Amino acid sequence: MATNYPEVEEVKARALQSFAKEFGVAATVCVCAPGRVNLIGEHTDYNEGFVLPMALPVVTVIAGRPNDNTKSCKIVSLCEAIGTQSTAEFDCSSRETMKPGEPKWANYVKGCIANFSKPIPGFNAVVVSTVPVGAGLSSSAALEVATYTFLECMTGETSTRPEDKALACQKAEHEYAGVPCGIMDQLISAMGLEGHALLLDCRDLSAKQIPMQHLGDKVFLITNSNAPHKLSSSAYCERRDSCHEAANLLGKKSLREADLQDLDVLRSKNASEVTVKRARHVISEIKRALEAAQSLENNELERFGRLMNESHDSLRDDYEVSSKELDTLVSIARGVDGVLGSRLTGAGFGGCTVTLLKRDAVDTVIRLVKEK
Ligand code: NG1
Repeated sequence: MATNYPEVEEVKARALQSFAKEFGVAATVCVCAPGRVNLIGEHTDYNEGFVLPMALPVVTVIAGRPNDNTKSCKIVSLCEAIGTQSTAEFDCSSRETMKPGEPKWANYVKGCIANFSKPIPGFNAVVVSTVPVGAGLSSSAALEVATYTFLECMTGETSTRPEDKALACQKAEHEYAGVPCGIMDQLISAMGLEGHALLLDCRDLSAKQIPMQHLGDKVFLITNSNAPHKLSSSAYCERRDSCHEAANLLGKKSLREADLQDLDVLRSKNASEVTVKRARHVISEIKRALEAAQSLENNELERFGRLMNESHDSLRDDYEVSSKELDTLVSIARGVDGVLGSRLTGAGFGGCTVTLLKRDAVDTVIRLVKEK
């Protein structure tokens, strides 16, 4: 299906062209899935909380067709974001023949094939992506959802609910990339709509599209620190474990069910101050995400900006996932007239910031970031 974004259509055209050049025939399937920016609700997805991401017109496109061989796949990745070309060839007939290995990007593809609802024929494909890798904009989920959609189109199996598709892709990431991520990235990549943010309840996977046409003279600016975030690093897992420990101590299924008074209960149960801080971030961030969604719906953008600022401060001080680069970008942005709020986005430890600001303040922020 065509999008309203010429830059996306251009990536599709390039993928189709590259496929024809590489394989000497025309592709019969061409699909795309978006990267995303999370506006607020950080490190809440694996605590069954709320998140408020928005899909972006940076995308992963897969063009391809079944081949004559029932078992083998040949996939060429032209990842412009990191400027490399690489090819993966493997037998796709069973999990045994699709063990994770090199190249690493192909593990996401293998994981999706392994978790697809039915066996698939061998195929050839080209992958082109404009989602920056390691920037916290969900390049991995875009590849997973694009792969799953490609398999659906190739097999005619298009009845999967977006929630189930997202769960299959998340499982692929857990099993094949070893990243114990939450469900946000795959859900927004599967459900994102142009011109909308998506309020997701990560407990029951229900979703509400929030139109953003009323932003008027305000825009979201994404700034890449270019310091790659290292997700499989132990820091993400440690945070996740602390949250589960806090929920266990409280006798609750997840921190979604906790409130700020529970922090005293945690102290009375001898939880470490670090665990209390982690829980404070998650409990307050879940509330902020809900409040932010409401303020976006009501066009209360000053309030939305304040919540973004509070979110960053909590991620920096209580969750301790910010970095010097991210704090610097946020403080430069916040110092500019016309900026309503600025925060790190994604897991942290590098990656991007997102800023809500008046359109006419964008140039000043970009100039100051370059200068400083
Ligand atoms: P990023 O860093 O944007 O890929 C990660 C997790 C999300 C979520 C956020 C923090 C992966 C692939 N995704 O996102 O599920 O937990 O951190 O809100 O690990």
